Amino acid sequence: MSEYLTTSQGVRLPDTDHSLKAGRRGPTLMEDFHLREKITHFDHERIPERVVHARGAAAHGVFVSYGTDLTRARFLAEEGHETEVFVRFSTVLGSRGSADTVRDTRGFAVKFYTDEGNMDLVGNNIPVFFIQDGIKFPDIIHAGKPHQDREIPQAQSAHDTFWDFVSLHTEATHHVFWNMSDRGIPRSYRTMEGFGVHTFRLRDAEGNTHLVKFHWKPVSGVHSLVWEEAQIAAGVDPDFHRRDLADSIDAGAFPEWELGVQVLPDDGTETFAGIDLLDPTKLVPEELAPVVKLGRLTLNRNPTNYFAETEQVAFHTGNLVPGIEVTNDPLMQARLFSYLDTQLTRLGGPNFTQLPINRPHCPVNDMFREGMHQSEIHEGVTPYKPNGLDDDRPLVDEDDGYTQTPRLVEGEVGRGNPVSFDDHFTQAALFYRSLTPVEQAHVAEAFTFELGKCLEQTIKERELAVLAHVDPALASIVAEGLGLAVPGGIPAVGDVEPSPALSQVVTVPGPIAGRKIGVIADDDSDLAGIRTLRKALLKQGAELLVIGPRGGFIGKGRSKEMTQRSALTARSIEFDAVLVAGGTGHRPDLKTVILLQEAYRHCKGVGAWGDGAEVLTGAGIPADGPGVLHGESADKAFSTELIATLGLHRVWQRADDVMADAV
Ligand code: HDE
Repeated sequence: MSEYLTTSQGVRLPDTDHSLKAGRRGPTLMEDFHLREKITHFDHERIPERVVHARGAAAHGVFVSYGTDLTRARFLAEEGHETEVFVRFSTVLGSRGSADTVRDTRGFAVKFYTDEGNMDLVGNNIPVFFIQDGIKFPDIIHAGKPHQDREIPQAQSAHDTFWDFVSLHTEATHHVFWNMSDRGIPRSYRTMEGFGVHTFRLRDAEGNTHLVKFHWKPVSGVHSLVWEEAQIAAGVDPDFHRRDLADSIDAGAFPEWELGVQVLPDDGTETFAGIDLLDPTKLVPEELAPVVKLGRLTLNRNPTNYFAETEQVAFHTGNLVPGIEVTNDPLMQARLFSYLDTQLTRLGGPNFTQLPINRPHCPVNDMFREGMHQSEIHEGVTPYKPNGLDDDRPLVDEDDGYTQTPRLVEGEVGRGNPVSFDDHFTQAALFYRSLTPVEQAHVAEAFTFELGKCLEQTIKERELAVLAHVDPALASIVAEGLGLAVPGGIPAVGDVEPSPALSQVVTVPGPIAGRKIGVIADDDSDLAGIRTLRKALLKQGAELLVIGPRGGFIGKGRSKEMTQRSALTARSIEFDAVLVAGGTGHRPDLKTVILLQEAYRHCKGVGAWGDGAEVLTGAGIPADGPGVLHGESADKAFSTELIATLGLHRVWQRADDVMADAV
C-alpha cells in the first residue's frame, strides 16, 4: 500500500480536490484522467444487494471442537481442533439499509474454514420454515417484500400481501407463530439461538450414519426485545443489532454459542417419534432428542471492511466437507441450486470464491480457469484430466475425498408431497402451548398488531380461521382485538405434549456479559458510588454508561466523571437497566421521566440508591413495583441484586400492569 495517494495505476497525485479546468472559471477538461477514473469507479461502487437477507452484520471467530464419534469431519471429530469462522447475521425481508429490530426471521450463516475445505451452515434463528418445497420460495418472498406498486412497507410482515399468502398457504403457520413470538424481535444477535432447520446426515469414518438437526445455543441465553422497544429502536438506532455485535467484540465481551446436534436414527424411515424429518416445517422437541454439544464458537474480531467481508461473503448450502451430507428435504434440495446461482449475479461472475473472505484456508486446485474477475495466474498447460503431460495431476483422493453415502432412490416422477406433510397446525399448537403466559400474550399482541395493519377484511378473517385451527382461545383474543368474530365450525388441534425447551423465559439468572446499564447522574451525584458499581458490573462483562444532563464531565472539584450519554442522546432502548445515582437532583425533567418510564414499561430493571429514589418517584415509578431496586448506597448488596435482575433479563411480573401500554 503506497504512503502516497495514487491513481489506480500507481501514479502519484498532487491534488484530489480540484478538477482540471481551462482557467479558474473555465470548463473541465476531458484530459483529466484522475477525475474520470475517480468518478467512474465511484459510479460502480454498488453491487446488487442480496435478494433476501440483504441487511446483515458479521464477525470473525474461532470454533473449538469438543470431539465426537458421530462424523469423520475433522473440525468436529477431533477434540480441541480449532477452526477459523466467519458468521453473518441478517434479517430476511428488508433492504440493505433497513432497520435491525423489525419483526422478522434472522439469518445465522456460518462459514467454517476447515482444513478439509469450507463448510457453510446457512441457518436461521427459527428452527422451521414457511414452506416445505423450495419451489414456493419466490412466492413467500414476493408476498413478504414491499408491495410492488409503492415499494412499501419496508422490512416488515404487517401488510396485506404477507397475510394474504400465509393465510392461504397454511404450511407457513408454524413459522409464522415463531415470527409473532418474541423470537421475531431478538435482543441482540448474541442472544439468539441458531438452527440448521433441515435434517442433515453425519457419517463416521466406518461409514455409520446418523440423521441430525443442528442447533446453536447462545452462552448469553435466549432473549428478546419487547415490541414497543423494537419499534422505537428501529427509528432511534436502526443499527441496534449491528452496533451491539461490534461493540461487544470491541469491549472483549465475545459473543459465544455452543454447536449441538439432535441425534436421530438413520433407519430408512426418515421419521422420528412420528415426525417427518424431511418436512422443514416440523421440529423435533428437545425433550425427545436432547441436543448433544459438539463445540464452542467465539466471535472475537470485527470485520475491517464491511464491503470486502460482510457484503462479499458468499454462503452456499452445498459447501460441505466429508462426513456431513444433506438429505432429500425438498427445501434443502432447491437451496443447493440457489446459492451458487445467486452469487453469479451478485458478485459478478464465477470467480467470487477467490475473494479473500470466500477463499478456503486450505490448498485449492479446482482446475477452473478464466472468467470475469480472474485474479489467479495459473501455471502449466494441463487444466484437464486425464493428462499425460503433468503425470495426470492434480490427483483424485479416493480414500478421503467427499463422497455421498450410497442411498437408494426410486419412485414415480411427479409433483406432490408425502401425506405426512399435510399437518400444518399440530406443531404450531405445540409451540404456542409450550410458551409461558407472558410469551403467549406477546404472540396474541403481535397477531393483533399485524392483522390490524391489513386493509382487507377477508384476509383478517381467513387468518383468524387459521388461528382457530391452532388454538381457539388465541383466535378469540385476536378476534376481539380486531373487532371481528372467530369463524365457527373449525376443528382445532387436540392435546399436545408441551416442550418447555421452546420457551425462552428463564427462572435462574444467566450471564450478563455485553449488557448495558444506564446511570442517570448530575454534578451532585455520588460519583464514587458510580465507580464502585462500574467495577462490579465490569467483572461480569457488563458496561455502565453515565447519562448526564449534558456532554463532557459531571462532578465538582477534583472528582469528575465523564458522561457517555446526555439528556439529548440517551433513550431507554439502549439500556438493559436504568438507575439513578444517589445525590442526583430531585425534580426529573421530561426526558428523564420518559427514559425511566419506558425502561419500567419494557420490564427492565430500574432502581436508585440513596436519595436518587426521589427521582424515580418523581417519574411516577412505584417504589414497591416488581424489579424496582433500592439501596442505601451502590454497595455490594445493591450490585448483586442488580446483576441478578439483569440475569433474568426482564421483570415479567410487571407485564400484566404494563402490557396494555406496550402494544
Ligand atoms: Fe436462503 N437464500 N433460501 N434460506 N438464506 C439466500 O443467498 C433460498 C432458506 C439463508 O448472510 C440467498 O447469497 C432459497 C432457509 C440465510 O449471506 C439465496 C430457499 C434458510 C441467508 C437464498 C431458501 C435460509 C440466505 C440470497 C428455499 C434457513 C443469508 C443471497 C429453497 C435454514 C446468507 C445469497 C448471508 C440467503 C435462497 C430458504 C437461510 C437467494 C431458494 C430454509 C441465513 O440464494
